[in-house]
Amino acid sequence: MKFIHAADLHLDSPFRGLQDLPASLLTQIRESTFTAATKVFDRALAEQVDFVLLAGDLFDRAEQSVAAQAYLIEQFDRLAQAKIPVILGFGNHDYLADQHLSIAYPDNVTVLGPQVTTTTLTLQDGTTVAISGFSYDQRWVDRDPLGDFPVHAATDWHLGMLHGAVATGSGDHYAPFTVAELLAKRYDYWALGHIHQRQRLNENPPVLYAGNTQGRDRTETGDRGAYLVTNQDHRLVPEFFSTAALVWTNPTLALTTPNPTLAEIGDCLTTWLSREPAMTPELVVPTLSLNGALSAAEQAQITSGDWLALFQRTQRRVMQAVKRVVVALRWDSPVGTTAAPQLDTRYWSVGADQVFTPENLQEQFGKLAQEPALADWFADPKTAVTLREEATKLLAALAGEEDDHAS
Ligand SMILES: [Mn+2]
Repeated sequence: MKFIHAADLHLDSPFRGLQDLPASLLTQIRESTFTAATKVFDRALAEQVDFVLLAGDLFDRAEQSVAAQAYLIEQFDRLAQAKIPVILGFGNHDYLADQHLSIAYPDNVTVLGPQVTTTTLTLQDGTTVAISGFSYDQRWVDRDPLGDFPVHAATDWHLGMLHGAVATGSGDHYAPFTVAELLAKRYDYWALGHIHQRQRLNENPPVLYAGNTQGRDRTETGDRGAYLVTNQDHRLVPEFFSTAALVWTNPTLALTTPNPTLAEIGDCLTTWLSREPAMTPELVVPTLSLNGALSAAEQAQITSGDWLALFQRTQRRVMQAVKRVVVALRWDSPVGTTAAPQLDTRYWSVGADQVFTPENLQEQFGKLAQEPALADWFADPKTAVTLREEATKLLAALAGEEDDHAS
């Protein structure tokens, strides 16, 4: 037996806040979740696996994009032609909503319902496999679902699929469970989803988060992928394979020269970038540690983004050659202060009048405002007032923080 365990494809993630990059690179970034997912399905076909498990968050949003739906149906068709079944459960990002029900996935696809169900497959060599799991039918599943999972069936193998997080004892919204509960089911493998950093919660039987297939922001660094799992002497052995189309990297670069100039910072960045080319194209968000401060004029160039734009333009050839691009700069301490908070307060009350209305809040918070636990609170006219007060406090706190840094 051989299968693939993937999770958290997050198709059509928007990658906000990167609009200053060259158009071709932006396209590559925006397509990266699709490129990564394609590597999962390519591998399934190349290996002629017996089936594919997708453990939730296939789509980035509950209101899936048409592009993401069309893409997935096309990929499932490829697998259908190769007679490869797909078992999928939806997670907290793409929980079962009306639109899922109207989608006609090909016949090789089994969508797990909101209750724990068990699907049994009989492989070509007669091996029988039971697969148990469920889909989220709302954003949060607060209840531990393990009581609903059956114990190991009378099949050769029994696999569990679960999109969730280990229980912490309070505020658990993602199908909270304990590893002991999983092990008590005596399954041969647990295919987990939800946590984007791949990790192993148990060795034998394997209890694994596959992690996401493509990092979505600077906090999701390093390689991403899925597991190819094979039966080796009656044990299921997972082997990680890489799928990331782009890898996020966050180096810390320290400049020891006292009071460095932007030219020196540029040299430092270029040296770091110009190492041997990256295997997978890298989106670099360096944190710069300076010994001293930049001049006021240079600080302004940093704050406006002008300097980074210029650096990207002059270093484009280097960046293309080594497959690394600096997409943003961060600092281990503030590069300087600006008059922004003072300026902002002039526009604050005008903007707040437009933003903090019950109608706008309903629109901004969308589905969240319709959550049973929150709906009454959002409908209350006092909520807009409360939120405005809280936001004003936050603004004041931020301005205070800026002042602190200036001293
Ligand atoms: Mn996810």
